Amino acid sequence: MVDFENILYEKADGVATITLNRPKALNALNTAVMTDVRAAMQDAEADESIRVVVLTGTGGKAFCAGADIPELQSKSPIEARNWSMWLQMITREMEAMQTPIIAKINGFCLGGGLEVAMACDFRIASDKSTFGQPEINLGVIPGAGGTQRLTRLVGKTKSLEINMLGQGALFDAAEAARLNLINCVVPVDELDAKVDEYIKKLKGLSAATVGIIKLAVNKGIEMDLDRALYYEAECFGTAASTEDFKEGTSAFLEKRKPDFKGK
Ligand code: DAK
Repeated sequence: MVDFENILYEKADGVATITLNRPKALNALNTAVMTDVRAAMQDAEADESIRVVVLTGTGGKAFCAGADIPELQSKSPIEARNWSMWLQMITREMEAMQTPIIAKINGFCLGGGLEVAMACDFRIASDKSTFGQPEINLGVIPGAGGTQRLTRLVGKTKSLEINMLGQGALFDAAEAARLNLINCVVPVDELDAKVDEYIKKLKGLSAATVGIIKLAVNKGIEMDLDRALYYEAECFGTAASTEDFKEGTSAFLEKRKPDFKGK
């Protein structure tokens, strides 16, 4: 097990849990935190026993209140651009991982925190969560995909409102669910159980095919439809060449539960 200074990292029963651990700063993301998050993601991806990554925040008040404002303020223009590109690279790596990532959102999910959550595959939130891109109130803009992924997820009209009005357009988890920004909202004391439900479902599937679907969606969304459909056909071919495809189809025909191996 790897030890980190700025996150808690646990692996158990096929699940790697990464917990942002700066409760005094509402888990704000600085370089040290994101360096640890990246290393933990890489460790989880390299570990074949890990079927799901859960990303969450400690302290009960925030998933993450955004980029660390003191660090943000200290950047020169070139440093800010480079920092933005580095954070974007990490979110791209998360989207390219075969392992599914669930953001377990338990409180403020703002700015860079929402940007990182949007790079996850599932977002499950408690009803005590608040969402938004308040960067504009600091005279800056989202730098880790907030103007781009949010638009892809909720559409241009709402993305412009959320990004341009900042603090004036924060919204709750029920609204986030209505906007399709999150998968579901549950009372805070049911959050763990709901995340466990998703984990259980994912663990019952082929890890190989789950990873192929993740790439088909994440890569395909950036292509025009003809290319995307061709890419889907290629992904289909890859899925059809797995042992799990043989197992899944055989299990159906033999009227039994499949025993997927992720191969
Ligand atoms: N950074 C650092 N510290 C933060 C923080 C943040 N984002 N948010 C909160 N804190 C700290 C507070 O300063 C306070 O510290 P102390 O004063 O106790 O030392 C502590 O957390 C508790 O916060 P509050 O006392 O303010 O708690 P409240 O319940 O009253 O308010 C709040 C909670 C979440 C509404 C409020 O803290 C707040 O508005 N926070 C700032 C939210 C925000 O503006 N977030 C966006 C940050 S900018 C880029 C990449 C990404 C981005 C930009 C560029 N590139 C790489 C270039 C993204 C930018 C952002 O995310």
